[in-house]
Amino acid sequence: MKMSDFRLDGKVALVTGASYGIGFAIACGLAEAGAKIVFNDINQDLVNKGLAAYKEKNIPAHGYVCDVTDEEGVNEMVAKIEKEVGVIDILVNNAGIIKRIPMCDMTAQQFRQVIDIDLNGPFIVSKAVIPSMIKKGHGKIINICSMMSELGRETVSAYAAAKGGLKMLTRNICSEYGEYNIQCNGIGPGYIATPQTAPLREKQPDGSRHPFDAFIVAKTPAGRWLEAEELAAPAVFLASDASNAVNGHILYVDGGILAYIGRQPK
Ligand code: NAP
Ligand code: GCO
Repeated sequence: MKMSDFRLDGKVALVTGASYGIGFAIACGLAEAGAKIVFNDINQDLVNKGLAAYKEKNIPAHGYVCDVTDEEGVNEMVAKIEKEVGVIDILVNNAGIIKRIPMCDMTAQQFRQVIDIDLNGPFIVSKAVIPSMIKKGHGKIINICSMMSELGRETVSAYAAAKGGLKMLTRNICSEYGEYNIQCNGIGPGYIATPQTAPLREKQPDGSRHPFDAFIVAKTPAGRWLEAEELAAPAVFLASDASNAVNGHILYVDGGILAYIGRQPK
């Protein structure tokens, strides 16, 4: 083993939806390991916000406006990246949304929108980058899965269906393209303190913890919410040659949630 196997020097990494939050933290980790960072987001304001945040960290990132559900737009963006930055060596499918609505109150349109962004999006972006990865002789795809790739809970039926599907898309990309030296793995974050989960951590009017906040702290052996930055090193591992023999795996970075039956009643 060489520590240099963990380096990403000269590699081009596309992280979707990476203006802030988990995508941003992962992109910063990949940059620290030597990768050139490319990201997209859904509108120009978010891309500008991302560009400013990368600049503040001295990371020369390239930002594009692109909706991951728009197949034509994604293909155009990938062609532009190949011309302006280089062939994509590492793809992180991070862009995603959640809708917390009880299933029987959810419209089919709302359900479809979550599936479209969280599952069809990674399919569309992956198929746009795989042909050049095959030509180049290697590629790394990392899909950002979830606790909901394994567990259900009230109000997140569409999200759980999408993230469960994303776990299986991960295994299928591994099965179908492993022979071309492409590794496709997932990261399953636990509960991470980002704007996406802010409503679950809001203080109650009397100043006490949100009941869901207290629930997650009790359900996590680590006893806390995790930080987005804690996903960066696992992402560097899965993006690097150090993980060349790891394929179709979901690496849960969850502070132990999936291992734990839950706190016993006192
Ligand atoms: P987030 O708000 O989900 O960040 C995702 C980014 O993707 C946002 O910038 C978002 O833009 C963008 N986006 C949404 N739809 C898009 C589209 N169609 N095309 C391109 N970009 C789009 O926050 P996050 O918490 O950092 O989550 C990142 C990923 O991790 C998601 O896939 C999420 O499901 C997953 N995840 C999060 C947690 C957690 O605890 N936070 C845990 C496990 C997994 P907008 O701001 O306009 O929505
Ligand atoms: C929720 C949360 C989760 C997390 C994450 C867990 O409402 O339960 O938003 O789904 O964001 O995906 O891994």
